[in-house]
Amino acid sequence: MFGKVLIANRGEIALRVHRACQEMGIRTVAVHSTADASAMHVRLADESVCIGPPPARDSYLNTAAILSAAAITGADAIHPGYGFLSENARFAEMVEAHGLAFIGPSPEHIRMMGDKVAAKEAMRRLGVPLVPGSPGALSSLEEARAVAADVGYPVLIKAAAGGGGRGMKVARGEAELEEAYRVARAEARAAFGDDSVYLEKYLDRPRHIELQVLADTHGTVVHFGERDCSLQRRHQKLVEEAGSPALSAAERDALGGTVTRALAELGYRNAGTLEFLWQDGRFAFIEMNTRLQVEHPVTEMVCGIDLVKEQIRIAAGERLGYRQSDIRFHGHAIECRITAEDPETFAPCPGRVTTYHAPGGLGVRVDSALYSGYAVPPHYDSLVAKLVVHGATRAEAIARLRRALDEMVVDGIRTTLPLHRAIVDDPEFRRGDYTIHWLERFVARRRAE
Ligand code: MV4
Repeated sequence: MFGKVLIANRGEIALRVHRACQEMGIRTVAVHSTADASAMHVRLADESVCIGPPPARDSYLNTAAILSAAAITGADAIHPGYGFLSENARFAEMVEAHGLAFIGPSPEHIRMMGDKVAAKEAMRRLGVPLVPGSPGALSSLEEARAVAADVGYPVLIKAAAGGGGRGMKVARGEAELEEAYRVARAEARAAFGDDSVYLEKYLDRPRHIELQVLADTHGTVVHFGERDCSLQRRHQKLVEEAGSPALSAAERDALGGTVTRALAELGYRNAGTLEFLWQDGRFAFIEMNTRLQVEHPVTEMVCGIDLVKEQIRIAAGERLGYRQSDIRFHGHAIECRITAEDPETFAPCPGRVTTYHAPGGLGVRVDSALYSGYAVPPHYDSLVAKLVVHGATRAEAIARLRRALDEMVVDGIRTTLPLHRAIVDDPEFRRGDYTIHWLERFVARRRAE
């Protein structure tokens, strides 16, 4: 097992990885920008190294500075967290070229899944259901017309190098196709330096359901069930649940079986998440994320497994000590992402937190790097706390969430806490009756009142 792990991240996720390391007897190295010198992840780590000025490209994305920090501190491995360098295949290669372990998938698999066309082709070959669409990247407008006529309108043009909602254009009929094709290509070229695009039938009211998997380097692949991440606004998730209020255990088992067989065939390793759209009782794969995700705690709460410890054990070459049949799902978990943003306009609200009080009690978990007196810097993501609750049933989890949201205090800055309280009180949310479009409309309705 590793003696020392460098955590190439900040905020609550750096803390999350630190906690797993501590419990495993592994020392930790924090890296930080000058803006984060007094951040909680720096305070808790065994050692810390300043890697540059506030802008992320000069610090948390500065691969040379991070690799130097690993060398001078004698770290054995690097955990990238999520965001920043977590899905950068070249960084994973550099880490391995320096004789360190990258706590994540192989560079080849990171690269494959970063190319959304290659990811879909791999999943199709392995028998995972897809959204109907072009067999690969589109080679011409004529091909786009032919595929669209075949699958039927409306259709979506997506960037091969995109993902997470960037570079998508809808065409509701043939008259809109040429414009969508041209704009999508131009935007993809500007954003990613790659104008490859592909086409899919547009699903108009899906849920966003993702499946958590782990694979060791000895051929065992297991899944930890699904998360329902439909409650998002502009591709930023606000609330996530495990399991999905819409799925049966039989649907989860069937999907899990298909996916674990596919990833075993692919030789995938470490943690991964497969994203699906679910509509009319059918799953369609859209993308795979080759990292730990922000919302992983809801899965941990229902499975009773520490996913970060498992990632570290896998990277050290250990075997998963269990099979799929050993993984059981207990109760229901919900996460609220609390951000330093105006709860109506979503404008970022960095600044000093005068009072921070975290809720507690049975079934309540708070992953946060906040403390009273902490100044939320303006340079990074606005996530300040993840409030995660677990209950024996979804109803109990909701009651517990309402109570915990009432206890929680973040004073001095505006946060999305009031919005989370309103969501939890909404009858449709309580019934689990929502799609990916629900939150956008909910926010608009609240602002109109
Ligand atoms: C789609 C779709 C409808 N039909 N693909 C957006 C993010 C990216 N991961 C894929 N996305 C979508 N792909 C087809 N064929 C609708 C979305 C989408 C979405 C997906 C998941 C969660 C929130 C979303 C919000 C808007 C659009």
